Amino acid sequence: MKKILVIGACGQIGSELTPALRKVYGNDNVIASDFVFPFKNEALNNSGPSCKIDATQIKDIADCVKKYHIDSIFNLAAILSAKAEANPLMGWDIGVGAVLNCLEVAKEFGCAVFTPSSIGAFGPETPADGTPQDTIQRPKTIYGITKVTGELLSDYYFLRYGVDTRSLRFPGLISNVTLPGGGTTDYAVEVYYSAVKNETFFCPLKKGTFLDMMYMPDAIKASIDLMEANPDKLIHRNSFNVTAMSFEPEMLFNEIRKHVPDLKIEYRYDELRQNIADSWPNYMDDSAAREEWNWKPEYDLQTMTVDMLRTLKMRFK
Ligand code: AKB
Repeated sequence: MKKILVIGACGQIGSELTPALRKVYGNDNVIASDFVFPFKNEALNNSGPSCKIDATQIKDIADCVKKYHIDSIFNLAAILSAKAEANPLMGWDIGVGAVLNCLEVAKEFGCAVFTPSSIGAFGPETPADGTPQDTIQRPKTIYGITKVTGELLSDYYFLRYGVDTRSLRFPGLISNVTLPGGGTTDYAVEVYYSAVKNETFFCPLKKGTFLDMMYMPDAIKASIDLMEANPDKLIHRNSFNVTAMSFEPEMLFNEIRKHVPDLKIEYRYDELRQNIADSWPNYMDDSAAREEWNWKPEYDLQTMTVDMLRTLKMRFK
């Protein structure tokens, strides 16, 4: 049985990945940690062991790994793209500091490490349509720079020290549980909340801005499946392109209008987010993930929209 440590358990991915891991591996085998402790999320506090970890402090990670005999670390600590631009040093300290600390601890204690990368690891020189698995990566955001650095460090620790590192280049993640906060793709989550609350949504991106996206249940499944994948089949490790759909704002709004016909949208474009989005792929080629560990998303724009609206309507009724 695995003994797993989740760092950043209360964040957008962690608040759904942690319960999913507890369901698969047992509550007592998944230790939830975050910077703020005890967590505001009562369910996470109460459903299994939990502790405070500041991912920039290697001792916090090492102490927990020793105490619970951890063999796998899910390192989810990060500051998203737009927020990191407001404080690049903090973006670097958390984005790279956490990866390096996890890798060092993993080397010493023999752990596997999962760290999400992102479409943000690409830049304007990258082919935007059908972005290949292996291609030019010259991101222009601090977030992207931390993601490329994390990918390279993770490969380095695998090649040099045999640490079992694995990673996914996530697209924009859409969840009905926890709001992202500070990302470029956040609009695709926030519009669903505006739709069910009957509020006007101010769209920060221009019509025609295509980006890869994924519904959170697929992201959770991808993370667990990759960590369970047979290592002999993995040609790549850090990091796999994965996507479930690609759309631009009008496609998303029209899909929501099938269920909420009076959805009100105003375009109020945000220069920072638009520039970042313009530098990211329109859609990635994720055939390496499909071939090497059978990646296959379950949700598309239609099925995700039905599920998002159904869940949020129940919560806000
Ligand atoms: C962001 O927009 O910063 C993130 C991402 C795509 O990595 N959602």
